[in-house]
Amino acid sequence: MDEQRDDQQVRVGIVMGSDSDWPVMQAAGEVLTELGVAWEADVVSAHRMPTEMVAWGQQAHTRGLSVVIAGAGGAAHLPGMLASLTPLPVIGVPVPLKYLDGMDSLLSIVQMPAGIPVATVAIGNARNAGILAARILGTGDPELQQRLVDFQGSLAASAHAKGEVVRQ
Ligand code: RP5
Repeated sequence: MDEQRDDQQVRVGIVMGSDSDWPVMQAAGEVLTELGVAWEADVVSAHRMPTEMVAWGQQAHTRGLSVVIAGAGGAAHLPGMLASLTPLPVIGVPVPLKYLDGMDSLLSIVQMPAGIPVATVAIGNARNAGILAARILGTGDPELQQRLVDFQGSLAASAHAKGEVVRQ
């Protein structure tokens, strides 16, 4: 599993239920790197290592993390359990598995009881989770926020370029 741990304070913790989630979850790390945000990634299974999950969730904010991105598939309890353990914002990524097209993952993550929010992105869309984490951090970091403005500008330019192709 790729990780970025450099001189910068790691602000985003990416966690997932299994190594098998990494092909989906790595997109979160990639976009955070594009945006200049330091991150770490770990496997913390809610079902196979519950004690470690509790420790990870309780310590995340004391270790200096500011945002958690949690991905899991199937009976995807990791994002919600971490949200119950940490005061940090938790972004949930429903990982699609072989059966049910990720609907099981989505519903497991999104249907949280009142008081314990998980900001859930679309099935398999870890890139959006990374961008949302950067936006949260950007509210207190003007330089990062400017990079996000530039990033959004590049999206518009790319959409216009596609429009030109369609009009030809
Ligand atoms: C979930 O079970 C994990 O998040 C993963 O999406 C799924 C399957 O895990 P493996 O059997 O591939 O380890 O807890």
